[in-house]
Amino acid sequence: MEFETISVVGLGYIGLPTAAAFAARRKKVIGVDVNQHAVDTINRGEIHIVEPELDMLVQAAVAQGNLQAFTRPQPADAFLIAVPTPFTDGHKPDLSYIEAASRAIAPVLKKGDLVVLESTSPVGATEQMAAWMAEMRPDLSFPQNAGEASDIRVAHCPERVLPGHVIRELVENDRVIGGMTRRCGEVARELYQIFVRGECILTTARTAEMCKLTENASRDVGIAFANELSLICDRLDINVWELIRLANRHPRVNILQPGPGVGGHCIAVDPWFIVDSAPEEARLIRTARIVNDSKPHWVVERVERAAKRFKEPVIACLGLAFKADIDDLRESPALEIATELASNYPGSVLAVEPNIRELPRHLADKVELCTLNDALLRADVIVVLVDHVPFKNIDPIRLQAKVVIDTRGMLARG
Ligand code: SAJ
Repeated sequence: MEFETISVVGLGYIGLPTAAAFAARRKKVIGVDVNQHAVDTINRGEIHIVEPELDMLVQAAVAQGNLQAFTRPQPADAFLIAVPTPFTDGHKPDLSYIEAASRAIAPVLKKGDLVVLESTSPVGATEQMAAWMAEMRPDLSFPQNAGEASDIRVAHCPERVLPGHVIRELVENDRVIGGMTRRCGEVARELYQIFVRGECILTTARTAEMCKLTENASRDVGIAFANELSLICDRLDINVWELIRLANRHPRVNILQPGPGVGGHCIAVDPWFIVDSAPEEARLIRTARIVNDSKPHWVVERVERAAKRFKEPVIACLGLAFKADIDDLRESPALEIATELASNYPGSVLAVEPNIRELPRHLADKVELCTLNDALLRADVIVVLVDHVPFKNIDPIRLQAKVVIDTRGMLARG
């Protein structure tokens, strides 16, 4: 199978690096996104998100004519769908972006094309995506009614890259490829082998869907254990960071790190897809979500207790992103904590977030975005919420007269 033109639908944190990776292998890549601003930015050779090394890759791809972005789908030999899969209020997966993307590409599909769903999805989503396309294109056959002989190949290949290390992990990580049929999987493997140096392992679409959810749920359960330990240690007056360091000296123990909660669009979301599919069985996975989701409120209570010492406390939140050295505020516990503090202490909350230039609209008139130096000069209470590199070199002398609540154990780890 020759893939001359590859289309990536959804040019966000996963789609754009993937598009750039194909373009770097001299494939003609058509990027598609409904966001006009993203499309215009990419076509200028620039990027609209923060991810190390991505800017250079996109600039080169656009300059060499290998990557072009559009707001509407164009014909291609392979389509990768990398759109968001959020959940609704009741923690139910929302597949509307996948539905919109698959219905949008359906009119440009031709016999022999491959469609790969990359978005993290509940079990059954790939079959559902194929059904949406089949509904739009009765003139073409799809795997669910034509099996190995289908006109269109459909597969699921979940992305597994770690934000902040996307460019390296995209190439090096193994990929799990779930074809709706064996042949669909084989064709999808040929596509990924264009730039993936890790192993591409074939399975069914349903197993691939569950595999991705399992990876993130496993991490969520591990972090919940660490977060629960941090609460227990606080009650028992034990330094949780030292405790974990010591326990991890055991050859078969590897405890993760507590924090202000779990954020990002992946780990805080994906386990709910498992809970939704098997609510009676997924007891531990649900509890882990509840433990991690309750941690930001616990942090707010700690800050409130500390602030009582001051008549008019000034509180500085160090970091708003969901983890270190990125600009992503999605599902960020740090942002949640800052928001709650801002409504409890109007006019007295500062935020230091070196990776963004302006605050999200809901915080703009409630919180003051300032420099680290400013925060260290003005605040009575310092709440470390993200372990961004610039925070690591804070001179302990500057913290002496302040109350420090360090949710990342960054200043206390020693
Ligand atoms: N966190 C802790 N303690 C830890 C590790 C993480 O509190 O010991 C917190 C982080 O601060 C952050 C959240 O968990 O708020 C998630 O961060 P992360 O670095 O663990 O993961 P993500 O969300 O950036 O990326 C994850 C990765 N999945 C796994 O490691 C199993 C990545 O490989 C996936 O591709 C990504 O989700 C995704 O897109 O699903």
